[in-house]
Amino acid sequence: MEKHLKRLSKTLAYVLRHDPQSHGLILDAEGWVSMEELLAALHQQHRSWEQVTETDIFSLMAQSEKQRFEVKDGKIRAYYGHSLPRKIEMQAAIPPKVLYHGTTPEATQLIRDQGLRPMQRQYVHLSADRETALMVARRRTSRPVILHVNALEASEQGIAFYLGNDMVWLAEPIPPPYIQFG
Ligand code: HQG
Repeated sequence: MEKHLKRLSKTLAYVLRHDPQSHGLILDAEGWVSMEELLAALHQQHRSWEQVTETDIFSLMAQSEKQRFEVKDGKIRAYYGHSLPRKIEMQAAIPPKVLYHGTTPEATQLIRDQGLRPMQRQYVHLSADRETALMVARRRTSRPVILHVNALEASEQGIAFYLGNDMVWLAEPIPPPYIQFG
């Protein structure tokens, strides 16, 4: 991806996941903000984004290896990753039998005792396949650990799961009995 689009993607992730207020924006309950307001805020607050257009946003979405943003009816939101204090309402869904979580050997020790926790984010993030989980883990370690989560069973026992994008699922904290450490 072109360098300036990569930078734009990082700015959008920051604004839409972590700090809309920094740009005078308020997300609705499902994390949406109007594209027009977002562009106006970028134009106003960043010299380098004075000229940024909706087309740039579509280009970065098309060129990205990950689906991070959703655009619908003139609005945009982040599919996942939120850390805002007010929890974004995601769409609840029944997960597949198994989901995956890619992590580090160090975190695995703690997850054995505590289960999967959302840490700095609003939800636990899970991957639809091993390959994606491996990519997630490699952000942090050269010794990736892939955990298997018995997602359907956890969901049947009352733990809520939500749709992120096609490859990323979100969930409430997952206790150790639903996790296979391999
Ligand atoms: C770990 C990226 C200690 C957890 C990725 C992870 C993903 C625990 C870290 C998305 C723990 C949190 C999310 C416990 C979990 N004790 N550590 N009890 N429970 N952890 O970044 O899943 O590029 O919040 O294993 O690709 O790594 O930003 O979550 O290592 O899709 O679009 O605590 O972010 O996408 O880290 O990644 P994160 P994640 P983007």
